[in-house]
Amino acid sequence: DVKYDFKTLEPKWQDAWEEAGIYRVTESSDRPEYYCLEMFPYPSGNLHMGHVRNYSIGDVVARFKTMQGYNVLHPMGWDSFGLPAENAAIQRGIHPSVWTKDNIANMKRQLKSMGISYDWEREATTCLPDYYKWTQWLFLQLYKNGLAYKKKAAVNWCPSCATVLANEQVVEGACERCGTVVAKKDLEQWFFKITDYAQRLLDDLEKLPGWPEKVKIMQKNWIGRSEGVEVRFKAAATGEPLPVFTTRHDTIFGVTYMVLAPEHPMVEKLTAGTAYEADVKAFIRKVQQLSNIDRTSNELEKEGLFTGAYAVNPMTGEEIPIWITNYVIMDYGTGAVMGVPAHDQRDFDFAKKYGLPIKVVIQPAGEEQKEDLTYAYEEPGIMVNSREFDGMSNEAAMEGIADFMEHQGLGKRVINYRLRDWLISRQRYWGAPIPIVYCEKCGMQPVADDQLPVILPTDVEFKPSGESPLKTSPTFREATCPRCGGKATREMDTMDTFVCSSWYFLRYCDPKNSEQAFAKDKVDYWMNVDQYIGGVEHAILHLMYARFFTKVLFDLGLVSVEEPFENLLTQGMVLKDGSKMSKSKGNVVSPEDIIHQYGADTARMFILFAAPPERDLEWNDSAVEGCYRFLNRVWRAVVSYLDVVQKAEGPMDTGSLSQADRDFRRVVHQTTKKVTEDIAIRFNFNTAISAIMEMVNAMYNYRDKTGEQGGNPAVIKEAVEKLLLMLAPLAPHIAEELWHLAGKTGSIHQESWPAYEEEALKQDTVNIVVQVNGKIRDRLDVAAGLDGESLKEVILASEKLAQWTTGKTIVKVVTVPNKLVNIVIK
Ligand code: ANZ
Ligand code: ZN
Repeated sequence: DVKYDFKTLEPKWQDAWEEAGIYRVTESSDRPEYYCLEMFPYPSGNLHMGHVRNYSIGDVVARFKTMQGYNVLHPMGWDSFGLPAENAAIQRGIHPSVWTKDNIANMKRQLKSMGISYDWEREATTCLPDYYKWTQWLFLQLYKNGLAYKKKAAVNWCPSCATVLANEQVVEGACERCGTVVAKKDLEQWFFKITDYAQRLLDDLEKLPGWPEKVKIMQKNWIGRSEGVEVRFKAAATGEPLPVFTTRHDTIFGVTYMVLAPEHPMVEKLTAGTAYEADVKAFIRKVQQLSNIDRTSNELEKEGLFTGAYAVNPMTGEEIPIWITNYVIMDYGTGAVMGVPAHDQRDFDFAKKYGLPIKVVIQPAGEEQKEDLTYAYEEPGIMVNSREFDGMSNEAAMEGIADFMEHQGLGKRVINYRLRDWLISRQRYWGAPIPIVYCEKCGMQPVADDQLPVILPTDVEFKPSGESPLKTSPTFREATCPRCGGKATREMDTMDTFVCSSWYFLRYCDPKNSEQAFAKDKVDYWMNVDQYIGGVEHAILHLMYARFFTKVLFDLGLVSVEEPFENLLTQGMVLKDGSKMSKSKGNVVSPEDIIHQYGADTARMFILFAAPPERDLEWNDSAVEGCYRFLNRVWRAVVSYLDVVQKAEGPMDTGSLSQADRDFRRVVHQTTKKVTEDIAIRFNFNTAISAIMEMVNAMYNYRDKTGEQGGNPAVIKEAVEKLLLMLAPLAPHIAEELWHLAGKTGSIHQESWPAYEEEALKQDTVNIVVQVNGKIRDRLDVAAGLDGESLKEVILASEKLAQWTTGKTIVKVVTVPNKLVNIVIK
């Protein structure tokens, strides 16, 4: 008897597939193309269950699409620049490139042991010069088109990691990685002008029906488009402009004070030489300890300080006091806000705290005007205390007031975005060097294309300090000016790793190109990505940056699509004991252990079976066992039929099938239909797998009914083939092994996806004679093969029967399956 020996057969097939190159694809194919992409991993050293889930899902999609007749691009690579490699270097004295290379080798081995269908010929590794050369080249394209610029910026600085952090890497005022309180520091930094693309990034979300709604909402909120009016307030003393941005210009008559961000350039002018100066300076220092995220949080305790100065409301000529506060940030709108305590809760709290007046200008329709508000009235209503606008709805007044302001030159309609330019400078070593030099004569100069890549030097020292290790390289600093040939120094910053991952999907289309980042015709052939699969933690940044890059490249004529990812699947987390698997919680299940114990096919089946892809998945040891037992059951069933399958000859004679044949065959075709739809339409691998499990049960039932050698060979052959073909994308090794044991040549992974026949799906019916007290009263068509109980149920539910039985008691029901029912009544 042949045993299910996954330990031998899995590596055997992995090697065979690799040898035969069955996952290699090119652009010359008469099949339609399909690009299946999973987010590439950071090579931290070992695959975790999140990876296993991500890559198992992707592998089913890729294999399924291949079987459906597509030319499928399914690549893999490494997001391999970044901080952990550098920290490992500092802590353990291993060079980041060595650490990274070892980790890649290990994780690649692990991926191979999962049997994922990658075309490894297309591997892209962002930390290798043949890749980052093009990251640098792309930087220069942005630079030359005015989309990369340098400016001094107050940045989030983690004193412990000694690096700049993006806003999103600051969590509740602390470094996302090490938890140290983040400080502010003014540095010359490189930015990408993603804000130029804010509107397009927003509008084009409409073109992505294949994205989860929640991801689109997150992107939308991140872009944060807001329509309002910039109102031209002025300083009372000097007449200098102090514009404010408001979305509620309908409340302009209710303004009772102004608040400025402490960093606002007017603050110094307004307070210089006054009695307020010293206190204001102290207040500013205090506020600057807070991050923008804290300052915009609802929980923030609002604090403020009067500056001693006044502003003029251009609509009313009224003078109002100017305050500074911790809740107004400089880099949104104009950094100045008109305070309307009656209609904004934040302003209300502030006014109550500091005894500022509250003036109602909108009230609920049909209600008496309130004297003392206990909270701000933020709902729509009727305008009061607002001159000629009184009595209007506030919505109508919005338009009226904006028109009035524009006519009188008191303000203008503006659109603001919350999206900020993308800070890409990192004062770190393990990243792509920014290809810029500074010449003593010519100033800042881009490195010439033929001088790329700017290679990361290896003669650097790693120690925890505020400086980039690049600065310790004796060779890196000196450069020649590409313009005058004179002495120049290199830019020492490296790029944010999100830059590397913003275009890797394009490199996969043409990974070995040494002349270009990618050839346009190849990218045109494959792009866009038909299915992108990854964690929801990338819903904002990575996806936004990749969309931005794609749009820039589209504008430069380098790609023909404006959106990179047509369909997006965000998979849920893998939990154990109710929480995310993590080292700190000590609840990690190692993929390698599971593969060792049960095999890759069981690991994949469990991951796919335990939950629909978008939901969180709870690890369950006994369910893993269950999947293993199921594969053994498949194994035994198919092995018992190997002879029958091999000997079955000729086409099936559907006319001569027995009832048992027809019933079993119906299950086979119904399962094929369900599995096809579950995978193709909904990615419901879990329900697809349970349908396959039921089909295997039906196979055992059929065998019980017909005996080991007794079934119809053609029916059995069809069932075994369909079963293996459907298992192929899910459990690729066992499917391949059984396929070959059944006498097939060629890989099952190059076969077509099984079809189902409408005819075979149909239920057989039989005509049943219905008797009441022995007299024939009716004839009914019902499903064939019903047992006595089911038959009784169906017949008793029939309407026609009621005329004979109402008012009577049914004493007994006699059933003869497939033939007759006799109802005895009294
Ligand atoms: C007066 C007002 C009255 C406001 C009212 C709201 C309600 P969104 O929708 O997010 O764009 N604001 C403007 N610039 C700000 C800054 N730099 N820091 C903090 N707050 C700022 O929000 C626009 C509103 O946020 C603006 O409208 C302004 O307050 C405030 F009953 O102006 B409003
Ligand atoms: Zn020069």
